[in-house]
Amino acid sequence: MALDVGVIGVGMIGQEHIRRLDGGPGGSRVVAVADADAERAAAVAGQLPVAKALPTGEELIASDAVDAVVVTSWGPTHEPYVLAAVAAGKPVFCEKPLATTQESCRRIVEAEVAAGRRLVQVGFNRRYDPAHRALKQAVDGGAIGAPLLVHCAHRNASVPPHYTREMSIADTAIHEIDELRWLVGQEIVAAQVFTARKSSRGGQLQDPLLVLLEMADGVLVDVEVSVNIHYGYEIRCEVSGETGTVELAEPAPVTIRREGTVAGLVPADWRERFALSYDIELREWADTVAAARPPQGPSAWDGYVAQIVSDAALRSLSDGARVAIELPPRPDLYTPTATP
Ligand code: ISE
Repeated sequence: MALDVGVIGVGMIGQEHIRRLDGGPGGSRVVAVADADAERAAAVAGQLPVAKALPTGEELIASDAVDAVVVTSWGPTHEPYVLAAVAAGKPVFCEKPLATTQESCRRIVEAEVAAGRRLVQVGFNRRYDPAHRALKQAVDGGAIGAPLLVHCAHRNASVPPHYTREMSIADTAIHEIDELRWLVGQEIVAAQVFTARKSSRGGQLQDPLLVLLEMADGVLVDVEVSVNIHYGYEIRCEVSGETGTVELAEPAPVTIRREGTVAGLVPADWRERFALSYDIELREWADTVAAARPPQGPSAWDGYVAQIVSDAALRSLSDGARVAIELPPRPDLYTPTATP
């Protein structure tokens, strides 16, 4: 069945998602775009077969031509767009973070609960990465016995000039926050952030960081966050269990042995490393909402919980203390079903 999508925010990630959704395998096409930069919106629409540039995100959401909405605008604008889509009864895929404060996320959860059905999906793409899915399958299938410890590393070669100290947690480590809840199937009950000797390449940033997360069943997680690692983009995760360990394999398709060295290519950035996960994520979302089924991926509740944990870690980043986390009761709308 065809799905006519409107995209709000046509910067880098917006354009990547448009490429995936326009003429996609599920019969989706992009029929409208909007952006704070009207010229950019017009330029993007001009390259698409049927898309119109609309003056505002609100008009795009209200348009009869639009069946479903993708929000890839700047984080602080997510809340009003997602709330408007929920009010219009339209499915909405919102890039992470769902919103930039806990209160905004809570308002989105409340609006969706009041609407009585799931409309929102959050772009935590790790859950769609084949390697991460294989990792979860091994853990869930008992390949290593009960998980006890998890070691993660989230490394960016560099970050753009607008990247702030807080973004190491709220924009970068937030991926691990969601991934670990999904991977271990437990909530995070405490967070503590340790600051290492500062990289000379990081300017004013506190880089790197070590984030310790405690899961409800006692599993302990350490996450290295390095955002100026220079050599490339790398995501590591190793789970240590009672009878073995399982870890993400190297993403390089080949290993080259020459002149006394063994080498494999490291992806340059997240677009390259996670291209396939974005393909799968958008395809599954479009197929599901085109079939008039509720989205099955990360929910508004997942976006809200990730924000609560991120805020706790940010508090620890400022004073170094361990911050205990208590979640509000989960509304019935978000009781887990058989999700990917
Ligand atoms: C970016 O927004 C992402 O989502 C990437 O996956 C992450 O590695 C990067 O640090 C973020 O800025």
